[in-house]
Amino acid sequence: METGIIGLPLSGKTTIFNTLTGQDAQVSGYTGGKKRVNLAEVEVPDPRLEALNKIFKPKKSRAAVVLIKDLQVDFTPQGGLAGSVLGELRHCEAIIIILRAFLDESVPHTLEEINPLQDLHTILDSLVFSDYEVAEKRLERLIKEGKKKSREYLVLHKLSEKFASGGYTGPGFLNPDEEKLVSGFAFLTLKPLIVVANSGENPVEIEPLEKEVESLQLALFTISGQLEMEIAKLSDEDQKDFLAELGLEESAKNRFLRQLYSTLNLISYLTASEKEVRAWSLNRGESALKAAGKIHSDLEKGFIRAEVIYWEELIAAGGYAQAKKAGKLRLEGKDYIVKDGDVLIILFNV
Ligand SMILES: Nc1nc2c(ncn2[C@@H]2O[C@H](COP(=O)(O)OP(=O)(O)OP(=O)(O)O)[C@@H](O)[C@H]2O)c(=O)[nH]1
Ligand SMILES: [Mg+2]
Repeated sequence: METGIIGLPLSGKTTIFNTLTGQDAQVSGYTGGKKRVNLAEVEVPDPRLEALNKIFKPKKSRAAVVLIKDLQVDFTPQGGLAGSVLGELRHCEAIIIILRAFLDESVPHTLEEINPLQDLHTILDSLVFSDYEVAEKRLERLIKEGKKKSREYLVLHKLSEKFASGGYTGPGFLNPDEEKLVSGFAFLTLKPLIVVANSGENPVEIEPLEKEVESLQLALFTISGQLEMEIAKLSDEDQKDFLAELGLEESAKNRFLRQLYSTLNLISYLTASEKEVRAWSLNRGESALKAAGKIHSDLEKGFIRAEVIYWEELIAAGGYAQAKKAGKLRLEGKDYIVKDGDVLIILFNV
């Protein structure tokens, strides 16, 4: 579950990375020195864990995590993303695009003018450009092999035409079957994208950006990078006080992680015992068998069935034994579609 952060130079990528991860990676002031890739595992806030911890008093409690990568972004002279970045992005499951939307004379911008909408198109164009190259290469190959009638050719051709007209496809351009057919190419423009306007204390007008993002059916998140980074460095207690003072209920980090989770179409299911209470990530619509496999491959191989209870019902009952007595523990087979908040006990045999 890796998510890559990209954006133009000095847009605030590392600042936002620090905000999301609570880390203290070096932000740049155009030092010209070598930049590093920053990587952190971030726990997805989940109040259900706390509730379950009260009942099970486990030795360990673990939240679901997402991996966030602050990439070192270089561009080619033609405006595409440099090969090193593309390689990294291809195995990311989602991409966060940071756009500079703050005014600050002391921070230079490549184009002088601060225009997040224009920057969004610069970035999208470079994603489109690199996907176009990948599609064209494969199409040439298929032509050579006499496979112009294959389904793969047709789908790639459809994509390539869209790319050639300069178009970012947006989600849902391909149907799920078509998407599966070309999934091996890891097209960047088919991945979930989240657009972040780094608005700072002194923001530029972002209404045009909002309109465009909406018409592209993308998610937009506005954040005051520097301020939120400072908040993220505070202790939990101080954060709460500070947010209350600002009239906010939740930190940007938590709001963002929820947004990321839903953009990725993920749900969490839980496992709970005296040993460990833990939240796990699963794609929405996946089965109990898949969920079992995430916990351990043996559980998938030897899957018999799952005992399932919605977390609130387990809390209300006060434990498995009481829930069982009350007939709240359901038996489900391998094809059961796991719901967000389900607590699972996998019965297996290897
Ligand atoms: N005023 C203001 N400055 C900010 C804000 N966010 C980031 N900056 C400043 O902008 C500069 C660049 O921030 P970084 O987070 O290093 O940006 P970056 O995109 O990681 O930069 P590179 O990795 O060098 O491309 C730093 O001097 C930050 O302090 C903000 O919300 N307001
Ligand atoms: Mg940086």
